[in-house]
Amino acid sequence: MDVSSKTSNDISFEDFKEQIISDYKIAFLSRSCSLLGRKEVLTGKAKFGIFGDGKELPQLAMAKSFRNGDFRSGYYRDQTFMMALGHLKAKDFFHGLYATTDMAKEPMSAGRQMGGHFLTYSLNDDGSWKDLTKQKNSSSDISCTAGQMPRLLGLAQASKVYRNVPSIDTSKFSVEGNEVAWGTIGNASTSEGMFWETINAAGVLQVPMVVSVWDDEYGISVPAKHHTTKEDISKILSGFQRDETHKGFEILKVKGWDYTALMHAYENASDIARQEHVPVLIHVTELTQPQGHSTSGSHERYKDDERLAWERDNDCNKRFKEWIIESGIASTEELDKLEKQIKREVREAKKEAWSEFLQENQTDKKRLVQLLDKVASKSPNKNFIVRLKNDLIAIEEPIKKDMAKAARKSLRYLIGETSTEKQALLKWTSDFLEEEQTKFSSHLYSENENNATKIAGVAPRYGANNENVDGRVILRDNFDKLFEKYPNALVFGEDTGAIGDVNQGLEGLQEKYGALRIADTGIRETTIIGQGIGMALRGLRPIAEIQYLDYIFYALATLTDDLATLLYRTKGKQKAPLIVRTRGHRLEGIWHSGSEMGGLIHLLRGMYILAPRNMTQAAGFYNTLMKSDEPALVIESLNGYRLKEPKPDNLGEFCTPIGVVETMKLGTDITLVSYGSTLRIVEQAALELQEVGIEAEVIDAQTLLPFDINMDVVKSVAKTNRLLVIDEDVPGGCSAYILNEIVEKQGAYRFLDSAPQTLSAKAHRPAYGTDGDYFSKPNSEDIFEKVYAIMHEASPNDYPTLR
Ligand SMILES: Cc1ncc(C[n+]2csc(CCOP(=O)(O)OP(=O)(O)O)c2C)c(N)n1
Ligand SMILES: [Mg+2]
Repeated sequence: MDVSSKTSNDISFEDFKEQIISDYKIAFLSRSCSLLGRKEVLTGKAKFGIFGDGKELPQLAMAKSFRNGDFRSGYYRDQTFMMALGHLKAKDFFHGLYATTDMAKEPMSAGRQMGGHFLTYSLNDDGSWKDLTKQKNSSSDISCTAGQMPRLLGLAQASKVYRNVPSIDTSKFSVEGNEVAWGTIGNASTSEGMFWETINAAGVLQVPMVVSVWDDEYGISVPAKHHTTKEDISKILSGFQRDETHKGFEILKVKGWDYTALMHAYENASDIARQEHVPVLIHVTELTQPQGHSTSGSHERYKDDERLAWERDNDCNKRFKEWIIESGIASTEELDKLEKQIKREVREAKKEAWSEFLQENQTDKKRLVQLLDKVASKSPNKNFIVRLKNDLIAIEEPIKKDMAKAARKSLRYLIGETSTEKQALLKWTSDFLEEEQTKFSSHLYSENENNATKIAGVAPRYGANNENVDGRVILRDNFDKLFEKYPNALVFGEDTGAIGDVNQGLEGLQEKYGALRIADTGIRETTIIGQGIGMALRGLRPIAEIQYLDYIFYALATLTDDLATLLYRTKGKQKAPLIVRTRGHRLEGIWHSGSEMGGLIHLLRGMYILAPRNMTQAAGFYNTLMKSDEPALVIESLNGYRLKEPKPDNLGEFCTPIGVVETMKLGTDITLVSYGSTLRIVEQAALELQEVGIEAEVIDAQTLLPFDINMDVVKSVAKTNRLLVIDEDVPGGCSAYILNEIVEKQGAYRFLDSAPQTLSAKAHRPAYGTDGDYFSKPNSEDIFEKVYAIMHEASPNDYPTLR
C-alpha cells in the first residue's frame, strides 16, 4: 500500500509543532555529525567513516513508534535513530570515530567496532540481565550486509514465544509478547540470500517484525538495476502481501522525505506487528547519500550530474525544513538560528572527544618520556634512546602504538644493563602492554561465573543394574528433563518437531511440550541460527538444530560473524547463550559423514566446540551448557545413536565438564589423542596393539574449543614420551591444532623421544559406502600401523618391520 501524507490527529497542534522542531534538531544534529565526521577522517584523526546522512527522516519516524522492550537489528546508517532514542550523543559519535577504548566514553564498543555500529546494554557488569522491558534495545551491529537479518527473525519470534508459551518467567524480557523487532537494511543488501530467507521465514512464522528498507538506489557505486529485479523491492515482494485468505506480510511504501507520511506508516506498522504479530515491510524510497557511501571514496565518480542534482533537491533534511517553513511551523530565521547553535554544539563535542581521546595518551607519553630520559642518562646507548625519546616527544597527538613502540625499541638498547631505571622502564612497559592488550582482547568468552568452563562436572550415576539402551534414548530422556527443568528452553530445526529429529533424540517431546518449544522449521540453516541468536538475546534458551554437520556451512557466516563475535564486540554488554546441536563424523558419503573440525575451530573462536564420543557425554554437555550462558556447538556422533550405553540415573543432572580431557585407557608407550567417533576406533586399535606388547594411553579430547585447559595431555606425554593425534578431519586440520596445543602450548616437546605426529583422514571428502569410509578415514589398521611404525623407529629390535 502507498502511504499518503496526512497529519497526525492524535496530538494537539502545539505538541505536534514541538515534536517537529525537536525532530528537526535531531536530524540536523545527526547531519552535522556526519559532515564533521567525514572531515575528521579526511584530516587523518579517524581511520574510517560511514555515516547516516540522507537517511535521517525515516529513522525519526521509526524512533517514534519504538517502545520499551522493542529491539532493533539494523546497520550502519542508523545513527539518527540511536540519537533519537537518546542512546548516542554527539560526543559519543566522535569517540566512536576515534576508537576511544573506554566504554564510558565510547559506549558502542569501546573502540572495537568502527563507528556506525550500534548497541544497547542488555547485561549488568556481572553478566546478569537488565530488565529489557524497561529500555529501548538494539542488538549489536555487524558490518556484513544483511547479516542483521537472521537474528532479527529470532528477536521477533521471542515475542511470539513469550506471548504463547505459558510458565516462562517473562519478567525481564517481555510484556505479553508485545515487543516488536525492528530491522533496517539498505536497498542493495536486499540482494543477499539472508534477506530473502528471513523474509520468507517471518511470513511463515508470523512474527512481529518490521523491516525498513532504506532505498537510496545505490549500493556503494552500483545502481539499482544491478541489484533488484524491476528495481523495486516492494513491488517484487508483493507476493508476500497478506490477503483475506492467506497470512503473509503487510507491505508499505513511503517516500523518505515525507515527514507525515513516514510518521503514519510507522505508527501503522507498529500497530499491525505489535497487536497482530504480522510482519511488516516498509520500503522507504527516494533517500539520498549526500556525502557518498563512506570516507573511502566520493560519489561524484559514479553518479551523474542529474542524479547529484536530484539528490541535492530531495535531501530529506532539506525537504523537511522546507515543509516546516511552508506549514508555518517555524520560520527560516528560527531554523537558521537553531542550526547555528547545533553546529556549534557539534564542533564543541568533537573538540572535547578528541581531547579526551588524547588525554590518557598524553599522560602515558609524559611518563614514558620521563622514564626514557632517566634510563638514557645511565646507558652507554644513550644516544639511541634519546633519539627514540625525541621522536616520541615530536608526536603531538600520540596513540598507544607510538608509546608501545618507543618503549619496546628502547629496551633493545638496554640488553645486558641492570640499572634501577631500566627496571622501572621494564615494569612500565609490561604493565602498559598488559593493560592495553586487555582493552583489545577481553571478553572473547564470558568473564563471569557463568563461563562454561567454570561449571563443575557431575558424573553420571549408575545403580546396580542400569539398563543398556540406544544412545538416542539417553539423549531423548535427558532432553525431556531439560525441557521440564527450564521452561524457557526450546529446540527447533528441520524434522525436529513432529518426528522428534531424524534420529529420534526428541521423540515424543513435541506432544509433551508443544509445537512452539519443540518445533519444525523450513530448510533454512542460516535463519535457524538467526532464530537462535535473536531468541537468546531476549532471555530464552534456544537449542538450534542443524540436521547434519555438513550443512552447517550454510549458516557459517551467521555463526562466525554474529554469534561468535557477540560477546567480544559488545565487550560483554550482550550475550546469546545459543546451543547449536548437530550430528556428524562417520556415516555415509560426502555430505553425511563430515568432520570439518579444523574450519570450525578456527572460524568459531568465541564459541565452545564439543565433540562427545557418545550420547551420555553429549547429554552431559547439554546439561553443562544450560547452566552456563555461553554459545556452543555440540557435534553428536552420527553413528552412535543406535549403540548401546548404560542409562544413567541422574538424567538432566550429570554434567560433562568443558575443556577437560578424559583418559580412556592407561598406557606407558605412547599417548594417543582423539575425539568423537574416531575415538572408538582408537580404543579398538589400542587393544590390538596390546597383542604386540604396545601399551598405548588413550585420551579423549572431547572439547576442541577450548582444548584441555588443565593441561593433562602433557602429563601423559611426560610418561610415555611419544604422541600421536588421530582424527577424521583433513590433514593439517583439527589434528594439527591439537598438536600445536600439546607440543607448543603445553610444552610437550620437552618430553618427546619420537617426532610427534598426526593421523588424519585423506584430503578429500569421504567417499560413500563402507569401503569409501575405510579408504577415506583412519581405520584401526591405519592406527595400528602408524603407532607400530613410531615404536619401530624408536626400537627396531623390539618392533621389527611390519610392512
Ligand atoms: C557481505 C558483505 N559484502 C560486501 C560488503 C561491502 N559493502 C559495505 S556496504 C555495501 C553496500 C550496501 O548498500 P546498501 O545496502 O544499499 O546500503 P547503503 O550503504 O546504500 O545504505 C557493500 C557492498 C559488506 N559489508 N558485507
Ligand atoms: Mg543503498
